[in-house]
Amino acid sequence: MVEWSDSERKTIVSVWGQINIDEIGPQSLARMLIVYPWTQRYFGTFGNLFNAAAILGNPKVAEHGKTVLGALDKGVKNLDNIKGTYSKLSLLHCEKLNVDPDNFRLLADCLTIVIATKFGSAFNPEVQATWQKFLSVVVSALSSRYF
Ligand code: HNI
Repeated sequence: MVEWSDSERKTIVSVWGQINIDEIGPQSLARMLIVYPWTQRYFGTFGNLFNAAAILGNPKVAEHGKTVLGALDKGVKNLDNIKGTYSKLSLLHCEKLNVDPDNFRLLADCLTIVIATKFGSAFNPEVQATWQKFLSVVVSALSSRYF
């Protein structure tokens, strides 16, 4: 069971409150697909992922980026039961989508980089530490039904 201090809870809610899902979601997913091109293999139905420009301009990538980031809202609102919150989603990625769970961390890292770029100096080391703790717990929850 993960423990959250009051200050960590505040930081997570504050960072999340400043994130525009429609902007940060597409940018994070696109970044993962560009930086780690092997992750493209799961998105065969998304059409043109030929190069960075194609990925950044692909409407299916943008739409799915919003879906993925939108799913983090549940985690922020259920900090004391993140594992349970993502249990079904974990099973879906494992059994149906066959996504290698190592990829969860890659997407989480891309999201952190996108946020850091956007927030600038406000995303100081302390904020980053708390934010990454939150994402690590989500990543671990998403991996929890892989056996
Ligand atoms: Ni993921 C579908 C959430 C990481 C590949 N994914 C979803 C859906 C949600 C979601 C929500 C929609 C489910 C549904 O239709 O019921 N995915 C998340 C979250 C993370 C994540 C919260 C990590 C933070 N997914 C990843 C990663 C990959 C991935 C890292 C592959 C590299 N996801 C998929 C694919 C689908 C998907 C593929 C189905 C897409 C489609 O529409 O065909």
